[in-house]
Amino acid sequence: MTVSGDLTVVRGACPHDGPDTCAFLYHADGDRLVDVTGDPEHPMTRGGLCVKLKDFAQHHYHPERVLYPMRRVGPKGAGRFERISWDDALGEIKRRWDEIIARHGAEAIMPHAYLGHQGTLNGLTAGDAFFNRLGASVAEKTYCESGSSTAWLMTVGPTGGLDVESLAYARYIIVWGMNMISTNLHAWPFILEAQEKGAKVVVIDPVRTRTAKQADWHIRIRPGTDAALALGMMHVIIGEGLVDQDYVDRYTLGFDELAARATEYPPERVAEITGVAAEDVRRLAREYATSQPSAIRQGVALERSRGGGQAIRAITCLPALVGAWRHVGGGTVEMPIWEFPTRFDRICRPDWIRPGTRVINELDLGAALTGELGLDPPVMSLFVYNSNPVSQAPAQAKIVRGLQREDLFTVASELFVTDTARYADLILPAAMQAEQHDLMVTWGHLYMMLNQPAIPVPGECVPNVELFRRLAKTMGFTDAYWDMTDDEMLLEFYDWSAPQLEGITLELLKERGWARLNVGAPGERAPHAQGGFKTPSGKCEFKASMAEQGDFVVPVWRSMYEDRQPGDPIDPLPTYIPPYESPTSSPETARRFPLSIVSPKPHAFLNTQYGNEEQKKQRQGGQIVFMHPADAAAREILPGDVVRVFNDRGFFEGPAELTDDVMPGLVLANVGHWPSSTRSGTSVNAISSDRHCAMGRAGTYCDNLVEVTKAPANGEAAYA
Ligand SMILES: Nc1nc2c(c(=O)[nH]1)N[C@H]1C(S)=C(S)[C@@H](COP(=O)(O)OP(=O)(O)OC[C@H]3O[C@@H](n4cnc5c(=O)[nH]c(N)nc54)[C@H](O)[C@@H]3O)O[C@H]1N2
Ligand SMILES: Nc1nc2c(c(=O)[nH]1)N[C@H]1C(S)=C(S)[C@@H](COP(=O)(O)OP(=O)(O)OC[C@H]3O[C@@H](n4cnc5c(=O)[nH]c(N)nc54)[C@H](O)[C@@H]3O)O[C@H]1N2
Ligand SMILES: [Mo]
Repeated sequence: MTVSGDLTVVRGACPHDGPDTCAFLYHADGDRLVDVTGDPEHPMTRGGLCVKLKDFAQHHYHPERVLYPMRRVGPKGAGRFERISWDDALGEIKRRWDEIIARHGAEAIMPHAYLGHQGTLNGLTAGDAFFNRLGASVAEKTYCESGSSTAWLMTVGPTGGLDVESLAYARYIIVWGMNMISTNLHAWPFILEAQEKGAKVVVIDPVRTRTAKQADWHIRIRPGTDAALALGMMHVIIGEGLVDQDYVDRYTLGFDELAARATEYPPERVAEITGVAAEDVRRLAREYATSQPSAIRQGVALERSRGGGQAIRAITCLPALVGAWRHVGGGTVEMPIWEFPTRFDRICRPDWIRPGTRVINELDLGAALTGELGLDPPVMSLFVYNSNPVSQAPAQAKIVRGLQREDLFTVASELFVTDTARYADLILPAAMQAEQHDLMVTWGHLYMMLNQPAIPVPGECVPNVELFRRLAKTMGFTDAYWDMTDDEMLLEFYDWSAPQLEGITLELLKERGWARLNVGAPGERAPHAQGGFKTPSGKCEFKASMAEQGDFVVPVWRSMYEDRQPGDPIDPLPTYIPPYESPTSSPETARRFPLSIVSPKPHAFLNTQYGNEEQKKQRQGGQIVFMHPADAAAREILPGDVVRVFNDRGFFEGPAELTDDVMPGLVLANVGHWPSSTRSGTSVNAISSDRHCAMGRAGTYCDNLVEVTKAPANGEAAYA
């Protein structure tokens, strides 16, 4: 903490689920937060914050913030609540849970959480120890990065891979399935730096995004077909002798099998599958192989269709094939969290999970609540924190139906009365970032980031970590875990003697806010120049030995719970698995619903966060339906017409915007809009299927077919 003028300056870090995890400077006037700025000294933050964080200080004072515990007074979903005390709220939770446990067993209680907050204490795993101790069902949280993490671990092991900062040293950069300027803005300057030095920047995306517009080459691809493109590149690279055979011989496993697989993907076949011209497949392969160092930044969007995991396997094999890992700036990056010595076992306490406890995947929420999964015992209580499933999970109508169940006891810990919290019986008030203490988990760079409180919490808000301490005491748990202070937890939750943390202490972080892991400087780091992959063989496994166990979810996403049924079989070699829904793979469905839809991230919201704030809504626009002029003309849709996007699962509505930024046959509608703020009372996940990807049980948000028509004149509310 320093004092500059009349203001106190406290170091913090961005709480959000995104790869940038910026270093903050909180500027406080006494107890009042007046500004939040980016730390100019942090090598990625560079003094700038993104659109979403522009008025982060005011966000803390939003008039609609939940400040006190509240009990529902109207029907479920009506959004009417009255203030109650913490004692009353905790007392009611204990009474209801005791009843449910006596009658159905503790597995009838289901936690539901994702990454509303990204801290070690308050984030993804904040409630895991509590619910494990309680004996609740284990939540499998595969909202995001699960398919890609399974694929990454099978191929190269838990390595951070290419440092995003090292992109500045690359000569050829592929941004694959990522809209970086919206979603990973602070990585973009490193690409610009490379581009200024002559690097070629390629974006592979079905949509001409903000990012694609800045690229040297935009390759349009049909959603869910990236594996075919990567295999086609291999076909050319191997066929034309562009392989780094020495690297392959020393540091990879299964080259002969991979080469045989690649023969199945000649560029002409790839063109048919992907829509990318055969000549472009060849050109991309040649340029990628011969312009070293070549780098690939993988986006999360790659995983969002049936074959997403295998696409990421294929893409992750490419750098080893051409020896890109030899160089600083070469290789590929999924996310670097694997470099951090976090002791998730100590955080989640899987040792408290009773053997045989069931696992419920969070993307099956609607199916779990409505009885479709046939669960015994049924889910009788849902505890939601750090997540907004009504908007963000697939099969929206089913979730809403489930949440309307009168016999379901729902508790939500929230900052705002979201479209999920509206259905809760109790809402508990959560703290915001300037009010709490945490060491952030980061998935886009290699810095430890500490957030320190700059102001007191308003009303009766509590950080998640304190919420679970209170719940533990309420339920009568006396373990030492619940008496640890925040600092004691942070000391326990990291291996501070790990080589990556040499010289880094909690004291140092309190003073400086952040510190780079000891993993080599961006201008020197080439983590796999000499192999050293973290797979069972120590090699880059083209043929994955871990595929023998079948599909699996990386334990971090399931409370570190390893006890599981054998997974579905997985092809040990990268392969193209067609989407569940596309004009070619499901022609029957496509007769009624001929258009593919993607639902990527909003520029001005962070998932649904800020989606209730006027300024951000204006910046983002409404639930716009972007479509190609030819598709619109065929349906007599004019620019600005309110249209309905639908399939058998549901519908949503919004104004049409006609643009050839989207390819013919494709619709784009951003995720993140609050259903309650749209004309139909629904948002894009109304049409999403709750099928899982073939790897890591990830969501298939970009693997859906729809039809679009002009909306009926009198809008009807879908879930009235
Ligand atoms: N502004 C903003 N930033 C965010 C977020 C946010 O909500 N708002 N959310 C954060 C989170 S949680 C995440 S996971 C990341 C995700 O960030 P990204 O990885 O960038 O993911 P998306 O924005 O969903 O999609 C990126 C692009 O992938 C394209 N795409 C869709 N399907 C396919 C496909 O099959 N193949 C290919 N090649 N491209 C495809 C879409 O058209 C889109 O342009 O962003 C983080 N950053
Ligand atoms: N169609 C479609 N659906 C998608 C995606 C897509 O691309 N398309 N992307 C998927 C991806 S990548 C992701 S990551 C998920 C994101 O799904 P979610 O994590 O559910 O998304 P958020 O909207 O960020 O919801 C987080 C909620 O937590 C609350 N919150 C924030 N901080 C705190 C806190 O400290 N304590 C408590 N108790 N609550 C807090 C916020 O107010 C917010 O309501 O969505 C997935 N859904
Ligand atoms: Mo995400």
